[in-house]
Amino acid sequence: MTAQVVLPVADAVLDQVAAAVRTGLTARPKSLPPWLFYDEAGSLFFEQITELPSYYLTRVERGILAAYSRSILAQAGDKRGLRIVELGAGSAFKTRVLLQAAIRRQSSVVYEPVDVSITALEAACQSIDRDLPEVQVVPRVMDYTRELKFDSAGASERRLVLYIGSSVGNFEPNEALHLLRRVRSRLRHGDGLLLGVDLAKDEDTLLAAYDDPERVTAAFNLNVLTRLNRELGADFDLDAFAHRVIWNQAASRIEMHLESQADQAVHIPALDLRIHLAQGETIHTENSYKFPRGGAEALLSAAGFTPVASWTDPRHWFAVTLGQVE
Ligand code: AVI
Repeated sequence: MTAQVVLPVADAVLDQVAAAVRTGLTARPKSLPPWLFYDEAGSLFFEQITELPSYYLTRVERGILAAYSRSILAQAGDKRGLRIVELGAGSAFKTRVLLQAAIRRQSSVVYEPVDVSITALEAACQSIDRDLPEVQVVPRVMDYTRELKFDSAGASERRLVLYIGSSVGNFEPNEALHLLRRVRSRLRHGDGLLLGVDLAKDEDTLLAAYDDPERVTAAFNLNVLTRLNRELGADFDLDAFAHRVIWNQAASRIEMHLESQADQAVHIPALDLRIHLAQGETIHTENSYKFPRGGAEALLSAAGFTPVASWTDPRHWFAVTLGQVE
């Protein structure tokens, strides 16, 4: 059973896009924030990425959740009911194993998926309604990086917030800490946060995950320019940019860039802005931080949670770690 999805004000989103693009493209080096990827087409590209053979993250995390869902839920809650909140839920595909385990444990469960993409939330609601009718879905169209409100929980309920999929890795370390502290401030004693992080590993595996031979990640990266052309009237020529991926060992992060293939000027009428790009100059579009083992525990502790357990795969490629509010 699903509550109604509330549409955000489109003008407010457009203002945020305009402000972010002006800041990023007038800075040196040029950059764009990764949240711009997720328009309707970008969200679909991302769904395709999660199924690519080289993009191991989703598959490995799903394997961890499938293998350990019972033990995760046992650690997260006592015999009282758990409400499951998911930040950046997307299609909620990975979450199903946890929801199924929760139904086995407590016969029904409330699931609050939070996402900025209405399309992704609608798809998630429909498929969960169809396949898991015991789950009461309470969707929230919300940008959790700007606002964070949860439905009120009963006194006897515990909330388990899922922040999985390595999404925390797309924030700068100080922003990630700030975000988790904010989540912590909304929770009560006994509530938990389940954090999924990608772990540092050999460079070839990391590069392949973000530079697939199918070129889906390239299309995902370039789609941000299509979005600026459509929403701000810009005249980016997509053929004049190339998808570039770098492993920045010192910072322990994968970087995605769009590299200008020529000296060129781009006009963005909605911002009354003309920018110049030299051949080889890049627009930095995303960082994806890779954690050392124990890094998630350190982050959770710094944010005010007590790390209680962590689960990983046999190669230690990915970790899912539970922090609790004492
Ligand atoms: C959403 N996020 C965790 C993805 C990642 O791996 O950093 C976004 C992505 N970028 C390129 N491929 C996937």
